[in-house]
Amino acid sequence: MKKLVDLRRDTNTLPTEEMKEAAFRSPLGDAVYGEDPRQRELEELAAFILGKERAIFLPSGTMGNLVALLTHTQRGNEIILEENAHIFTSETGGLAQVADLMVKTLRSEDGAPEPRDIERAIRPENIHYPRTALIGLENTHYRYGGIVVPLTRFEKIREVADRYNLPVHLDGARLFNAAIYLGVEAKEIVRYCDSVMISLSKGLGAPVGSLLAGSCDFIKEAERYRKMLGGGMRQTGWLCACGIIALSEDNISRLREDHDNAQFLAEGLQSLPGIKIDRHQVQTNFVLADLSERELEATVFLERVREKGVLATRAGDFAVRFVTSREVNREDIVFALQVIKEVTQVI
Ligand code: TLP
Repeated sequence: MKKLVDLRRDTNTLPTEEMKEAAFRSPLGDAVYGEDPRQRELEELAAFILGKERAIFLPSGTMGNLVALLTHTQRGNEIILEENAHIFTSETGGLAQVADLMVKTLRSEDGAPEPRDIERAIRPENIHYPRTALIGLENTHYRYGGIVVPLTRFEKIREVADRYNLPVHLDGARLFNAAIYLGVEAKEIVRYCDSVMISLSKGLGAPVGSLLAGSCDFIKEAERYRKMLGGGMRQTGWLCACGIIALSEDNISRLREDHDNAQFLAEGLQSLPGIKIDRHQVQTNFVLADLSERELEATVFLERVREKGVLATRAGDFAVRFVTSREVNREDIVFALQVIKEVTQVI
C-alpha cells in the first residue's frame, strides 16, 4: 500500500491498544442518572487535574464551549472574544443561534487580546447597551498555529475580569500542549479562568469526548444545559475508560513528542526554497508554512503533495498548516519533508 502521512490535524488520532482494552473491560451504567462508574471517575480525575471543584464529560468540545456560554450568560448579553477564536469562527455560530449572545471581537497579535483592549470593550451600564457577561480565551490558539498565550497575559486579563466582576471561560481544547510548552501544570493556566473546556480527542488520542470544569455551582447549571443540548449520554463507560487513559501522566507528557516532531518538520521546511516558517510561531504541534514568496498557491501545493502521499491543510491563499500527532512518527516526517522537497523543486 502506498505510504500516506496525514498532517492535517490531531483529531484523527486513534485510540491506543491500552484504551481499547480498557474500553472493552469497562463497567457500564446509565450516566444520565450518574450511574456510569467510569464517567464519574473521569469527571473526578479531570476536576483534580484542572484544579476545579467539578467537571462534566461531554461528547465534543463544541458542546463544552456552548454549555459554558449558556451557563455564564443570559440571553442578549455580550461576550468578548479574540477575532479568530474557535468559538467565534468555527462553532457554527452557536453562540448566537443557541445562546442568544452578541459578540465583541478584538484583534490580537497572538490569540489573546491585550488586557487594556478587553477593558475598553467592556460595556458601561447604560440602557442602550447589551451587558458584557463573559470573556472567552483560547490556549493553545488554533488559528495562530497552536501558539501559546503566556501566563502573564492571563494574569492581567484576570485582573481586568475581577475589576468588572466578569467570568472568564477558557477554550482549552489543547490546554496540555500549552502547559507542556510553558513547563507548568495545566491547573496553573486554568487558575485564571472560571471555567475550562478540554478535549480528549485531539493529541491525547481518545476517540470521543471533552470535559468542562468549574465550580460546583457552575457545573450544577452546566449539567442542565448539557442535557438540554442532548449531551446526556447513557453507557459512556467505553468512552470514559479511554478518557481516563488519555489523562494519564504518561499520555499527557507524550505530547512532547508531537512538539519535537513539529520542530523537526519546521526546521526541514525552512531549509526549502520558497517556504517561510516563523519559528517563533512553532511552539506546540502545529507548523504554519508561508508559501507567498514564490506565490505558490496553497491548493496547488496541497494537491501535489497529496498525490505523493502527504496530507496537510490550507490555512490561507498562500499558507499551509501541518499538525503533528501520535499518528505520525519521525520517519513519517522525514518522508513528508522529502515529498515536499520534490514538489517545491518542480513547481
Ligand atoms: N477544532 C477542529 C476544527 O473545528 C477546526 C480541528 O480540526 O482541530 N476549540 C478548539 C481550539 C478546537 O480546535 C476545536 C476543534 C474545538 C474547540 C471543538 O472541538 P470538537 O471538534 O470536539 O467539537
